[in-house]
Amino acid sequence: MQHQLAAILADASTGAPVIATRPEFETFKARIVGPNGTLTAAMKGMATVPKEDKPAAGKLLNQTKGEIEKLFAAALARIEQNENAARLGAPIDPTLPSPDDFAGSLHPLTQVREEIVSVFHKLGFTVADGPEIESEWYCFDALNTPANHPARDMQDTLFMPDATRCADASKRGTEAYLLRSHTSSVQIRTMLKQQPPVRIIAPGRCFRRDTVDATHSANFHQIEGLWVDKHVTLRDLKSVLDAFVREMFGADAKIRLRPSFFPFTEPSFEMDLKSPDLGRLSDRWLEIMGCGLVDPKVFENVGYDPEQWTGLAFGLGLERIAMLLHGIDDIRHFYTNDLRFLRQFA
Ligand code: FA5
Repeated sequence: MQHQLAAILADASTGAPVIATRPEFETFKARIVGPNGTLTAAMKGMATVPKEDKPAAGKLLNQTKGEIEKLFAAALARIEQNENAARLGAPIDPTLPSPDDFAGSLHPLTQVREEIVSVFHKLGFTVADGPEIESEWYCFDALNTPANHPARDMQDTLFMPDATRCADASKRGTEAYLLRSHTSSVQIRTMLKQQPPVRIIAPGRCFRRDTVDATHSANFHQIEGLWVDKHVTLRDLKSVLDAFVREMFGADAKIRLRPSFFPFTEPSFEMDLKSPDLGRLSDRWLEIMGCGLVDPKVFENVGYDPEQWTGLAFGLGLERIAMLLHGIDDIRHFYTNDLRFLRQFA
C-alpha cells in the first residue's frame, strides 16, 4: 500500500504541473480519482489490508488524497488564469484609467435633491428621515386626517398585506401598514422625538396608486419641510418659500399662495411659481407644492402645547422641480435608466 500510494503521488506530482487545458485536466483527474482511477483502486484495496495495519494505511491514504487534491486545485487555478489571460489579450493593470470615457454621475433626481437640501441648509433646516413603510397612524391619523378622507382610500394608497400589522402591541391587529403616500409622516416622527424648536426637511420616496402618465408615477419623491417655534407666521412661510424659489429658479422668480386644503395645515395653500428663467414655461404660474401653517390638532397629537407653539409645513414633489429645472416633459424618463437620458446630467 505504501509503495502504491507513493507511486500515485509521484505520478500526480509530475503530471499536474504540465496540464495545459481543461480537457487534459479532466482526463488526468479521471486517471487518478475516476471510477477506474489509481487512487480509487488504492482505496478499494483498503479492504484487504490486515486489521492491525489499517489505521496507518488509512492515515497515509488520507494524506495522499489531500496532497493530490492540492495538486488538482493548483492545476485548475493555473488553467483558469491562462484562460482569462487569453480572453483579455493582456494582463489587467488596475491602475490604468478606464477605457470607458463615461465616469458615471449622480442621478438627476439625486442632483436636484442635493441642490434643494443645500438651499434649505442655508435657511437653517436639517435633514430628517422616516420609514417608507409607515403605519396609518403616522401617515394619516396623527396628521389630523380622518378615516374617511380620500387620501386613505385604497385608490391612491398602497396597503401592506394583512400580515404586516402595527408593531405597537397596543394597536396590533387594528392598524394597517402602508407604503407612505407622502413624507408628511416624518413631521410626526420628528415631533415625537424632539421638543421644539424644530426646523427640518425630509426628502424621501413616496408611493401612490396613481395611474402612471407623463406627470404621475406610482413611485415618486417628495421633500417635506417643518418649522416649529414661537410666533411662526404666514410671513415666515412666504419668506422661506420665496428664498427657496429664488435660489432654485433665479432671482426674478415669484411665488403665489392659493388657498387650498390639507387636514394637517390651517390655513393651507398650493404654492405656484413663475420665473422668467423657465423658457417656454416662463409666462405661466406653475404649481409646485402644498403648504400651510401647522394645524393645532397636529400639535396636540404629538404632545406639543398648541397655545405655545406655532409652525409652518410644506411638501414639494422632487420630480416636478427637476422636470421644471431641466425642461423634462415626461416623469418616466427618471426611472428607465436610459443612458442617453442620464448622460445629459453627467
Ligand atoms: C401632499 O402630499 C402633502 N403632504 C403636502 C403638504 C405637506 C401640504 C405639508 C401641506 C403641508 P400633494 O398630494 O399635493 O400633497 O403632493 C405634493 C406634491 O407631490 C405634488 O405637488 C406633486 O409634485 C407630488 N406628487 C403627488 N403625487 C405624485 C405622483 N403620483 N407622481 C409624482 N409626483 C407626485
